[in-house]
Parts: sequence; structure tokens; C-alpha cells
Amino acid sequence: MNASPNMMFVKHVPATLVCFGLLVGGCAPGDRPPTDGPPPQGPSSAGASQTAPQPITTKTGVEMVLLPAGEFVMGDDRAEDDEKPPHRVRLSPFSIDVTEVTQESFERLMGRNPSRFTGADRPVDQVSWHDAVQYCNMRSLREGLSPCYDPATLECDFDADGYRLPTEAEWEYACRAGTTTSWSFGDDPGRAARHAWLKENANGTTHPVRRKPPNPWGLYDVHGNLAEWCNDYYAETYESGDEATDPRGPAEGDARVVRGGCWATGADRSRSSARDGESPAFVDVCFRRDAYGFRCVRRADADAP
Ligand SMILES: [Ca+2]
Repeated sequence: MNASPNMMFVKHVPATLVCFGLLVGGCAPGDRPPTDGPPPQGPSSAGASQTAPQPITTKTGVEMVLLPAGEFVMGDDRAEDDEKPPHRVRLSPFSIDVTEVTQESFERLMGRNPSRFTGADRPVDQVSWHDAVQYCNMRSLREGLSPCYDPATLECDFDADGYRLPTEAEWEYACRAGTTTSWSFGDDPGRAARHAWLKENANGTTHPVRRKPPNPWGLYDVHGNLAEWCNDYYAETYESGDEATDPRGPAEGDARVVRGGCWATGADRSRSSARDGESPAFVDVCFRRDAYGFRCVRRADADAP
């Protein structure tokens, strides 16, 4: 499929789906009560932590967990071409937000709330990649840290001690949480609605964070609710498929990676290794990106958050 920066998603997600939702849909009045799901399944791969790491609250009031250094197999040979080849990736330790960035947090730091589906404890939607990295920088500044993104070029300084978007590899590592199955809850798509807000159960809207069971490392809504911006440019295949340490994706590109599926897509797009790409800027008044959110990461060898 040829990538087009004018599409809602560069691949896989029908643009008409979300646009149609904008025209005839609307926020569901009220949200479902919290779901009493089962405790998260234990990771199935060797070396994975059996207990979720303890959250730490940052100076700006965001909960993060510190993920240990580790390695995992990124991608899936059983899935789509852009998820191949599976390849071993090693990652340095990093901290990651427990939830998608909420509207309360975004508005408090940025002084505005671009969301279509409003609610303080809902994830902020209608955020471009540029909006997301500007929030990262603001959060860094508010906490006395060095911003990762150059204000002019938006190039990421991975050595800075502030916040940034996860690399695609970091996102998948965090999402899998030691599992090797298609989702962090197993291989059965029939269980997806119990663990994620997807097209089949979201009623055309986002939902407050933390309403579904977390993954084994205590992260909420990695599957579904909003698709999440990553730092990497999107490429239609993993470039070399070689083993890699802290990979950062292509050096340049037209689209940025989004991961995890959303309220407007089915279970398949929410798989741990499923990849999508999107133009980082708003290009169409209809496609307002109400499917996109994000969460932040930070170097773990920087001072504790
Ligand atoms: Ca998500």
C-alpha cells in the first residue's frame, strides 16, 4: 500500500472510518464502569518480570514505571509484512508513563485541550506528533530537566535527561511486557474487548484511562483507547532485521510510527507488533486525529523521576 500523508493512517486504518465517526458519531454520554478483569497474565518468556514494577510519581504528577534493561524479539513472522522479520532487540532501562497522557495533564502544562472526547481523565486526543513532543519538552522544563527536542528542528537528543516519545522498539518492549503472544494478554482476539477499548466495544469514543486491566508491567491501554505516537519515522519494513541495541528507526521519513490501535479500529491493529504510520502534521480538516494520543518515556540512567 502506498503511503499517503493525506490519509488518516498511512496504512491499515480506513480513513473513512474515523471521518464517518466525526460526521455522525459523538461522545457516548457517560462511560462504562470500571471493568473487573482478571489479573494480568504472567509473562510467558524467560527473564520477564513476574510482578509489575512499582509506579513512581513525577514532579508534575504523572505516574511512571521503571523498566529494566532487557532484550526481546521485535516483530512477528506470522503477521503483516511490515512486522517482519522478527529480530532481537536489546534496550537500555527507561521509565514510561503508566497511562496515555491525560487531558488533565496536557491542559495543565500546555494551557489548552485539543481533545474531541473531553474528560479530565480521558487521554488527550487530536494531538499531532508536534503537539506531543512539545508537551514532552514542557514537562521537562516544568521539572527542571533538559528538553529532548530541539524547538526549531524537533530533532530528538537522546542524551538529554528530559521526556520524549518512546522509540518504536521501546513501545513494543513495554507493550509486550515479557510476553511473546500477539497481545500482552494472549493470542485470542476474542479476549481483546476485555482488555482494550476497540471499535467493537468503545461506542465510538475514548474512555478514561485505567478502566481496563493493565499489562503485566502495569501499563494501561497499551492496546486500544488511543493509538500512540512513537518517536521513530515509519518504514514499511525493518531495515536490516539484524539484532540491534536501542534502535531508533530510519534517519528520515514522511510518517511517524503510531502503535496499539484505538477506539476506531479492530483487535488486529492493537496487537503488540502491529505497526501504523501517519504524517506528523495536520493536513486535512476532516481527519482531526481523534484516534491519536501518546505517552512519554525518560532515560532511566538520568535522575529518578
Ligand atoms: Ca493506547
